[in-house]
Amino acid sequence: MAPSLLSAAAAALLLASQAAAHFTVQYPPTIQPFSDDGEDQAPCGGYTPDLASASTVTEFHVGGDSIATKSSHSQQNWLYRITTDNSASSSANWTQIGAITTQSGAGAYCQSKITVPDAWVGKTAILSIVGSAPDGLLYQCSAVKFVAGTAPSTPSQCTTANGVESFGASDPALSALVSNGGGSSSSPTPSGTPSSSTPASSSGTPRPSTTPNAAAPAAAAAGVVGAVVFGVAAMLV
Ligand SMILES: [Cu+2]
Repeated sequence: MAPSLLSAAAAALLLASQAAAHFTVQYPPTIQPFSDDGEDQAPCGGYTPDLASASTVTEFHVGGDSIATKSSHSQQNWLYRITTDNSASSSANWTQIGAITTQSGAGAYCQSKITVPDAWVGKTAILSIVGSAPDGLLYQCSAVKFVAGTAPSTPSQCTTANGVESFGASDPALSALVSNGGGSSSSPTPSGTPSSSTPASSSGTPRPSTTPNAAAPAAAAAGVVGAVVFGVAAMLV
């Protein structure tokens, strides 16, 4: 009896520890300490940010830099967005950076080649990292200053756990949080597995008669034969 009670208690503890910390940000450091209870509150997970008083402002290279997270969910989607709005107010104009991606597998995940338009160089901004998880949208914020060039090295916090994979995703709940969302073609491909965004990008352009349909060439050939037969018959008349 005692052992089963013990294991039940252990299981409950395990569940509790898994429920805690939907996701945390490993890099760049967040503006305020992590609050599990507040993480579902936009825009930063339970607080109003203030760039002016942020104690840590991390340089972020527009030519490619890292965003590292650690998730307890077995699957979720990621959106990274930036604004110069000092308090990330509800009217803030958010710009998406990188592509919306699915992380499959729990644990550490890092994209090391996130790029930002050159026009942002010199600006201090809020980087908001939004996770679309089975338990809803979750938010964290970091303060960054955009600098030119590519990050000279990858921060030690930028790791991806064994078994974690990523691929391009479409997530309307996340796209609705940015003004330039919805499959911008300038988004870089995530550094993980080749993404499924290739078919999506080709869907915009209507493909004329070159559809890879096995029946089409045969039908065309039959048409040519028919026309030739008809032509010969016409000449004979
Ligand atoms: Cu969660």
